[in-house]
Amino acid sequence: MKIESITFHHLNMPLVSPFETSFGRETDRECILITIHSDGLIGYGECVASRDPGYNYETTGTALHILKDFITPLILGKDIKDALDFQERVSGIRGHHLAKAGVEMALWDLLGKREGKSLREMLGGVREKVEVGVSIGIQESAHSLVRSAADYVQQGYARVKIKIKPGRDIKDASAVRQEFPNLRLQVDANSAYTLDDAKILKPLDKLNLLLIEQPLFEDDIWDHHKLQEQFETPICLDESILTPRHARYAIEMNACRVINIKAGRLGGLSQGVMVHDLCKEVSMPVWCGGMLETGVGRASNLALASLSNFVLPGDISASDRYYARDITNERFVLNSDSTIDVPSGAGLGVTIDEEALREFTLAEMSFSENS
Ligand code: OSB
Ligand code: MG
Repeated sequence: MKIESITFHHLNMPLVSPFETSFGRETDRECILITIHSDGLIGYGECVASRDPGYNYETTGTALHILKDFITPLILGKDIKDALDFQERVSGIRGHHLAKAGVEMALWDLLGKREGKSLREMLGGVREKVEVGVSIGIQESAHSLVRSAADYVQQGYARVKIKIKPGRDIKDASAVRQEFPNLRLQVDANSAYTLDDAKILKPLDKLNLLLIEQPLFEDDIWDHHKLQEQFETPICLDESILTPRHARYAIEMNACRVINIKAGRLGGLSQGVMVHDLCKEVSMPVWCGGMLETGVGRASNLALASLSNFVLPGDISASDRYYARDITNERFVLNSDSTIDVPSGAGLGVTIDEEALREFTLAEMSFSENS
């Protein structure tokens, strides 16, 4: 596919409710929509970097810099065969996975549109709908958290994840567990603890949780091993797994029993599939994480989560959990069995609401072959 032009829309979208994690509180979400033109077709990709470097070191600012000044010159006017060809071309750029993954997504969308295949088919997905849950941010009190969880359970979500941080952990998780004794429940600390906090976290082990996500630092794969030894509940790694190599380290070190796969964090869907395959070989369950995506990234997550070893529900909620207005014409809705349908159209299977896109655009930059 000859890359004729690339456009970046720096977006800011209001969330329906603030989202608070151990690293901060967001009331709007920034991201970057990537549009690539090739041979009369248009491919879309979402770069899931956010305004602040809280989840990882990338931001919409660093991603725009890498996208414009380093990735664009490597692919503009070039004939890119597929995702792996793209990965090869950008392999000289260290890190910056969120930036790379956004472009890879747009290439998959183009590839699918050219071949008349859905992303699910191209990735080898085996399901037409995927089990999903909801990720609830830190609330004002344990009481308001329980109310929020009750609201989502009422809407049909059969799995709930709550965010925790020091001082807002055991009491919050216990309150939700007490109200919903049989709910599939899990917690996510986003790296807020150290190994010395194992004692503080230990009561979580009695709450029958599906998993404890990323309690320790991103670069602490070994300490996660030490923590997992002390816990019955599976430890799940998110931030620590940046490459298929890291997944292998975690498996070999028994640092976790579950891995959260995010194509963005791993640098692209192709890398997400590799981590999926590695985990499948050793019977380690995986699930699809989320980054509060727009309809574009949500379509991508649904396709990825349709692969066979995504056996735990994903952080892929319905569009209305995030945005009153989205940039896609398609909105994703929750089915009564806590699933969401995987798009079946060519590529990502979504179209852009140009008016909504204009409404949320902070800045727009275009690069084409002859300029
Ligand atoms: O750690 O899983 C995370 C959102 C932004 C950054 C990191 C995380 C999250 C979520 C939200 O938990 C998941 C979703 O998109 O619903
Ligand atoms: Mg997480």
